[in-house]
Amino acid sequence: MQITKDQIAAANGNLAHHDANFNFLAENLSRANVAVDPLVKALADFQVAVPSWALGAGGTRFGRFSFHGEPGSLEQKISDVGILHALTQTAGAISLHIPWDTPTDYTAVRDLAAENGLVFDAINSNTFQDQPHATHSYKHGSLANTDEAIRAQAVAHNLEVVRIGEQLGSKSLTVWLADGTSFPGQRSFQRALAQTEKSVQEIYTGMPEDWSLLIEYKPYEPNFYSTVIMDWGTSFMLANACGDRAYTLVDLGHHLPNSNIEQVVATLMAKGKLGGFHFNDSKYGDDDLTVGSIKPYALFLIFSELVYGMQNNPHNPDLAWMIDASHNIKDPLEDLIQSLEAIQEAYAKALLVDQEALAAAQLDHDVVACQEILQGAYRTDVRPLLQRARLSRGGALHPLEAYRKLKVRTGLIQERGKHTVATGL
Ligand code: AFD
Ligand code: MN
Ligand code: MN
Repeated sequence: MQITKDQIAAANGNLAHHDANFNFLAENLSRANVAVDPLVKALADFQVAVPSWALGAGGTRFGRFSFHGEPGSLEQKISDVGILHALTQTAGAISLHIPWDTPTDYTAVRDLAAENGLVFDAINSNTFQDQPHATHSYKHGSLANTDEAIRAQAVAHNLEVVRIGEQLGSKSLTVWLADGTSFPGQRSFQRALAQTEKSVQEIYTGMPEDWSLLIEYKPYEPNFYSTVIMDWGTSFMLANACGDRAYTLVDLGHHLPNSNIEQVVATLMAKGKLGGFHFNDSKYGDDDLTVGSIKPYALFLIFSELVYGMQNNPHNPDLAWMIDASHNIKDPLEDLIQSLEAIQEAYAKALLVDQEALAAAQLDHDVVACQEILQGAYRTDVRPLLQRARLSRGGALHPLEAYRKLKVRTGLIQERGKHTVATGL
């Protein structure tokens, strides 16, 4: 199913109300010497990768409630991201997970992605599940396994994922390592870390010169007492042990409650080692909920550090922006439309922070002024900027409204039937 620009224009209807809102905001911002055109361009250029595993309903260890019309193949996942991109104009990439998404026809997959205006972002390996016909099990770990043969199998899988990504145009590999323990004394922390370091170094050495390695961290789950790559510091240490093209990947759901993620972001960018982001929201754990649905101010504070870093840390690479969420209750595509809007909104508000005035207020220890500067930006209704950025690329004025007006989910069910396929996480 494809949505045409004419269908979107028809769904947009009359733009007079939008124009009035946009001009009112532009007038207000011009009084603060803020030009809107660069903001609209920055938003129009800001592209987020959609994870292939988020296009179907997710699940928990207690069950999965499917959603009709879900994609049952890589091709259908690509076309779903194409729908998101047509509506939002900010979902210009897809991130695959191997072996769930191993292509059969690479040419057809590349052509379909191009047809939908999509590129292949970071590609994800999977050594947290056993695969059919695999020689060894990962039950007791993969890259950190005590058995060298099992570590070698896990390294070989990661390099196989790189080879698949090379055929699709990806340029980075994301490693999320589930290895860890569920009981005290189960394993040696030091030996597990040393083995992990050696394994990621082998992966790094086996990657092409123009690839990056993104090392993700997580404090717990699926293991409940310890995870080998438990926090940003461990990831940072492993990235440094690999080399210049290895970085830390920050997943917003991978922090213990009340962690200061914006400080983690600032620290990694200062050291040029923040490689990418997995956006989601959470209340307690790695809940993988809709971005911005619970802590939108926290998301804004993170983006405020990201924007500062993008403007002041030239040694930090361009960031791989990606959503990493799982949808158990909402229509996955509606959830992703909300997530994309929340990311753009936080980015737009962060661009409004007067960094010079903030720096001056900090030097004066004027804490009240610091808060006013941050919250002044946060309280600005930037939606007209997002709308204009989408319209400038032929996107929807209101993507969620258009998605419903065009009855996309109904069309997908008619096309794919009510069957649903358990895919991914
Ligand atoms: C799970 C992990 C991690 C990883 C993702 C895809 O917690 O976030 O990036 O699966 O492998 O969400
Ligand atoms: Mn993640
Ligand atoms: Mn996660």
